[in-house]
Amino acid sequence: MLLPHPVLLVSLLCLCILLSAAMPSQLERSMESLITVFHRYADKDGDCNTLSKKELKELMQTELDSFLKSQKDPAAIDKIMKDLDQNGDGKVSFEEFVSLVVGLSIACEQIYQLHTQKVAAKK
Ligand SMILES: [Ca+2]
Ligand SMILES: [Ca+2]
Repeated sequence: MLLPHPVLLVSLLCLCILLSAAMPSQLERSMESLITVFHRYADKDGDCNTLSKKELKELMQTELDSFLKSQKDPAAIDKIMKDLDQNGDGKVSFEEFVSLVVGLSIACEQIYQLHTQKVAAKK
């Protein structure tokens, strides 16, 4: 059996999600939101596939404001940019951007776990 190329498979999956029935699941909607938010900022300059530092800054200030404010360091954006830019091209691709979201989600989930453990201990 001939299997489609993995990249094609992913694109097909994305297309299915974007075009899927009127009731996408919660997770599908979250995936779609990630793509939409990324492109809302990445499309501002000529290169719509990556976030420049300016675009990343705008995204963080608008979409992750409380996280950014919790970073007391004024150079936080530069550090985040450096951390995210795995291939060192000075821009943040969607893949690199997702690692930020995943990292923050894991951190939030750990806080959530600690919180539920505390609530459970009080009972
Ligand atoms: Ca861009
Ligand atoms: Ca990069």
